[in-house]
Amino acid sequence: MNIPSQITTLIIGVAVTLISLWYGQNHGLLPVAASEEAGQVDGLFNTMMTIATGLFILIQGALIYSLIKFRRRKNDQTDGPSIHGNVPLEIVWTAIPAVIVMILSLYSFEVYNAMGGLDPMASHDHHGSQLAQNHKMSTDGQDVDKSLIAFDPSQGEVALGLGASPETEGQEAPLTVNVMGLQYAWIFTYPQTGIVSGELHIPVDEEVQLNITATDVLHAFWLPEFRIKQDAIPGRESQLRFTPTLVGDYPVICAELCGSYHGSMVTRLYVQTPEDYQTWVQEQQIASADNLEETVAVNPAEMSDSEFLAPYAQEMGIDSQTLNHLDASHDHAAHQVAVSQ
Ligand SMILES: [Cu+2]
Repeated sequence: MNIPSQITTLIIGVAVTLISLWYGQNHGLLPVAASEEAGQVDGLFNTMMTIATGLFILIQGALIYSLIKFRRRKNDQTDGPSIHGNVPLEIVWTAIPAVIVMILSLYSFEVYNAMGGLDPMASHDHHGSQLAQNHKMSTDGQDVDKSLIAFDPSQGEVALGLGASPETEGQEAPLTVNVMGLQYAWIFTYPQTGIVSGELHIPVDEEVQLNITATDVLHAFWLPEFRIKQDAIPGRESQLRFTPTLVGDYPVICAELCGSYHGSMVTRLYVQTPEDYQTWVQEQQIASADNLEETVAVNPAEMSDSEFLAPYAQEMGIDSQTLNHLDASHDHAAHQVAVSQ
């Protein structure tokens, strides 16, 4: 018997479908979903996982079955049957993947649209953006750097990131935070309150708009629990709009290899209850009023390797002599990249 009977085929088909559907929902590969948008991304990911699981079982199953069923028996020196293609089979194994890919592209397009990916910066207040503000400051002198003007659709610039979802199209998000990536830290500026922080604090269940840029080289702003990631590009602004749904603290990760200490470019995102968030805002405002100097973050790009590492040397088991042997090559490299932008 070369072909399994119809009953066997049916049972295998049902079993593979059930296993795939179960595993597609229970793969445990994703961290907690902490934003409204995360559910849609997970739906797409789980669908792809379901299809991939089914294909994996079918292909590996056929492979293992054939290994055993069609193995060479003792003293069998004959050739296998000579097979020259099979047109119906080729049509089937081309058509099925084509349909799967089509469905997945339509589905992912829908998710992207629902997350605001098709029209980022639509409600962008051009003059309120951080690059526009920097630009205004720098135009007091004569050295006007055209590249520092923020997103300008009239110049044919492409908007980057995730904008308002179709439901909130044309509305400003209640909270805006400017995100600056630099070697090797994230700096968050709150234009509405004047807060500058190395951590991102946002209230739960309220849409937030991040305007993201970088000072030196390419970075990528990644929030795994929120299923969003966006490049931070020197001289250009990109946007991420999302609504956090779970109180907690989450990692903010740089997902673009940006230099020697790329791995340490990690901070926290705190999603807080509205009351806790207000308390934090007040604390920050008092702190910055007390001593403006101390709230300004140190720019690691301006430090030598040994200066940057000194506070961590103890933990890493490195003595100060070893530290001093580090040359300043990473500073040169960073500088060159920044200049060539
Ligand atoms: Cu980085």
